[in-house]
Amino acid sequence: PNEWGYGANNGPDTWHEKFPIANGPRQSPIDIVPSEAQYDPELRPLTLRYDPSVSLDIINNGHSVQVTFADDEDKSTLTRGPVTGTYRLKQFHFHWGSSDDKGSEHTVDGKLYPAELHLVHWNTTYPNFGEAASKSDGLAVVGVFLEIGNENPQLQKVLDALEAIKAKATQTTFANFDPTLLLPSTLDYWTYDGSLTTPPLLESVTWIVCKKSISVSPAQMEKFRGLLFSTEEEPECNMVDNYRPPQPLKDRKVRTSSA
Ligand code: BO1
Ligand code: ZN
Repeated sequence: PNEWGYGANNGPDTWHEKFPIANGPRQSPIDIVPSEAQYDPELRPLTLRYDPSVSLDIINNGHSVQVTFADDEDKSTLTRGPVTGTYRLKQFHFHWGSSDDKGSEHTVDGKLYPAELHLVHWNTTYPNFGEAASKSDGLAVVGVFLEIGNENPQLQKVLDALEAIKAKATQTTFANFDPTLLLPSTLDYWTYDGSLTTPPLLESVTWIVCKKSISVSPAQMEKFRGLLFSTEEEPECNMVDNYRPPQPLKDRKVRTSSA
């Protein structure tokens, strides 16, 4: 039983075998073509209110590095933007490349960024993340591109934790982290109806992709690339190129909050 991954034999091109929704009508990521996006004056500004007291731990799950949050109360929430109601933060994680010319999942006019941050929220209309994940309006994920530039001091706390969780299935505590620190200075966005970008690829995500990127230095990118897909028992295999490429847009429109 060969688990899904990003290798030649278990990568994105094979996911449809066990997860046929991989070829469904609203898959993610996509290539965003700004000139085709429809300005929608009904789209409200996004409100992200994050409380550092609910950050719990940082985990190498064998696919990415993920920071998880206590989500039993409305302490860290996404409201407004393209959605109605309240969505609670569950986790954030990253996707990145083996070199700086690739790594993001979404692309903009075909341009790939070296990494992409995903802040994953669930609709509190439903009882928990697991229930929400199968509903068409169950999840809202904020995507933020990382672009090579100056060292980003806000990323350093995450990067410094990585040496403790090099191998798959390792974790360490990550208390009092405020994900607000990772957001770009403005929250103008593109939005469309999509899916999880990894199995089970459920078509339950309102995607909110920030137009403005955050910076990352070349040395900081190397820290992500030092993580491993492999467990402590297995031959070392660096965690790189953990991204799904863009999927067909099909019968969808991308909308934008700013002209
Ligand atoms: S993503 O943001 O579209 N890349 C994405 C992809 C997969 C998940 C979340 C976000 N998966 C789910 C798992 C659940 C897990 C949950 C929260 O993440 O299917 O089992 O509980 O970490
Ligand atoms: Zn993701």
